[in-house]
Amino acid sequence: METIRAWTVSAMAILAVALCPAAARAVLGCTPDRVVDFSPVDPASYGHNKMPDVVLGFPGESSPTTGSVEVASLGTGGSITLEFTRSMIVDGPGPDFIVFENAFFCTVPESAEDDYGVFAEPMIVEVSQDGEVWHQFPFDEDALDEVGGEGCTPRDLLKRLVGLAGITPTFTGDLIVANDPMVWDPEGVGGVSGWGGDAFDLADLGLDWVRFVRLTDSGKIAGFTGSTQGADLDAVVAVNAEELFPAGRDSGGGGSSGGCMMSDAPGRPGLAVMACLLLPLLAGAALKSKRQASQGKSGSREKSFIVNGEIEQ
Ligand SMILES: [Ca+2]
Ligand SMILES: [Ca+2]
Repeated sequence: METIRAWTVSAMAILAVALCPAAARAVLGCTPDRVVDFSPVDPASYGHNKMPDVVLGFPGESSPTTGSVEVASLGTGGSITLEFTRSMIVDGPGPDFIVFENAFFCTVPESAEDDYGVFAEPMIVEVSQDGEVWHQFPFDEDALDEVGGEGCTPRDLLKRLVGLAGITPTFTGDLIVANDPMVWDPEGVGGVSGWGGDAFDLADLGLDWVRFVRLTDSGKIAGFTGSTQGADLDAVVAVNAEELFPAGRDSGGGGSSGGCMMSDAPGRPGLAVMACLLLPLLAGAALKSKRQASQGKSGSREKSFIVNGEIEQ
């Protein structure tokens, strides 16, 4: 049995390499590599025991009406800074990266005309090339002033909060597709595309590339108080990324590869792209099964996923 499992893992890995187009393989450089700074504010403590891995991979599992629990709570006014060390986010077509907080629908709209609310905890988003000079995505401060309480933020206010993260529901959907909050996606859940999240375009700031993303809770108490107080970061995923030269980046030149996931496949991903993303996960599950068998463990609810190109348990 062990031999069969080992063969299965190897076969899946070979299949993944054989089937994956370059754009899909580049997924390995599409999440941050490290946390540069984590400055939560008391009493937030949720997820801190899982730092930094909990914020470095892809979004955790969730549904349209339940947020991911694979998050770290920032607390009111808390912040976190993430760095891409092996790749950089580049200004490609459309949005270039997506921030996943664990916002969820209080009620899921069935049409663009339906009213709805989102349990949203806004974050201010800044980016940097060197970790010293920061550029903040603009947002409507008057709209942010209207956020507050433990209830749900209504649709009309949500649309005025564009430019902040933690606004759009995030859930385990098809794959990562940058959602436009102003456009109803008939194929998405509640009109939201892909896994949801809040997408940002470097072109809005006139930047060609960045390596750092800083997220700061807005300072408004807009959700539960206590250990999960403040915005809760799930993941940051680049849509357009470029691998760095092995020696690191010191000029305007880029490395290999282009889009992270969707830039070469606008709209819904093709089967090859889906296979690329699923095969490593299946290989990870098989590897996990093999490890559990060898360790005499079973029934663990721990999740296998790809973090920075490596299968994590
Ligand atoms: Ca762009
Ligand atoms: Ca929270």
